[in-house]
Amino acid sequence: MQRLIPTLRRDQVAEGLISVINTLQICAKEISYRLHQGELAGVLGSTLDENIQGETQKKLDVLSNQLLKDILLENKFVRAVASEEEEGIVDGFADGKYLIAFDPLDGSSNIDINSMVGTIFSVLPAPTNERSGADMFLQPGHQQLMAGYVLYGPSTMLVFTTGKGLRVFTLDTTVGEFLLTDENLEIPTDTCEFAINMSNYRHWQPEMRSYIDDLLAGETGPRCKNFNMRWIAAMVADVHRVLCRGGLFTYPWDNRKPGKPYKLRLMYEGNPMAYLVEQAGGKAHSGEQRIMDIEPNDIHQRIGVILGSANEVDTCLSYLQGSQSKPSNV
Ligand code: AFP
Repeated sequence: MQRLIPTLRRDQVAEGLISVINTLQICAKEISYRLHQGELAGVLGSTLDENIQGETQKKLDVLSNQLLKDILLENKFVRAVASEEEEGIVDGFADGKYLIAFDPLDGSSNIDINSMVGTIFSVLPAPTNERSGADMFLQPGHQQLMAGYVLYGPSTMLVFTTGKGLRVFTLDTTVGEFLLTDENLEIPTDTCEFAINMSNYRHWQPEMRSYIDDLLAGETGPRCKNFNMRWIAAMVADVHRVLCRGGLFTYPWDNRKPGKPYKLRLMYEGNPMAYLVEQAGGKAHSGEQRIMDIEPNDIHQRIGVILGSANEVDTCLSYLQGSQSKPSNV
């Protein structure tokens, strides 16, 4: 099986991006090791601190963030990093070519129940103009040069794109190398599976409730087929399932927190996952527009997310956009 760096060279990926992904995979191995040690590593549980999002930080959130920040900022190609766990950006090399936005440990509320978590990353070009600080990161997702995630599950997998389809690597712990295990992951255009946190049902827009109602009505309803539901509560794991076997993943608008209708973050969840899903032949929409067309206004901006099998995303949007000519049998 092919190793990571030779594959990237074969794909004629820029040396700087190869250096960045090589740095990321070093972090991935360390985080994977700590996670698979679990309680034995003494890093489970929560700290007494909260992050910028007001969320209680898990010990591994802090450790993963520190690890990624430290090692990425030693890479001469890195101009700056932005992290879910950091209020502001952290500068790297003034002449660095890339900006890295990352969620160091997505789904961290799963850590203490030994469930799947992941690291999500997005690579943007460092601006050549005078822009500095967080403004450098405020680029639409279609500017991304590379995006991917590390999924820490029964095996540790590195999934990423540089715009030439999706490559999947699996960590061979016997040799400590990521080996190519899928040359080109593609999403089926139709699906019978959806992922949503159903406990928020009463807080959704009526159009989203109507879309979900029709999924639940199954073969006796307007969709004329039965649907299955999965919710791992770690975007990285739910999206990995969608990439592997199709599906629709959504975290839509809801009215639980007045003025704060969205949960998922654009820069280090929505954009990287949207890039991957589109490269795999799927669609990624906020409910209002294509995610990768959104002009960001803040590095921690939150958005709605509807992504996955292209035809199912279109059907969901047809409900939301009121043109819900109820599908006969899509
Ligand atoms: P945590 O990192 O705080 O566990 O949140 C994970 C996440 O941002 C995303 O990965 C999940 O899809 C989503 O939140 C789960 O949210 P709910 O817990 O509200 O279902």
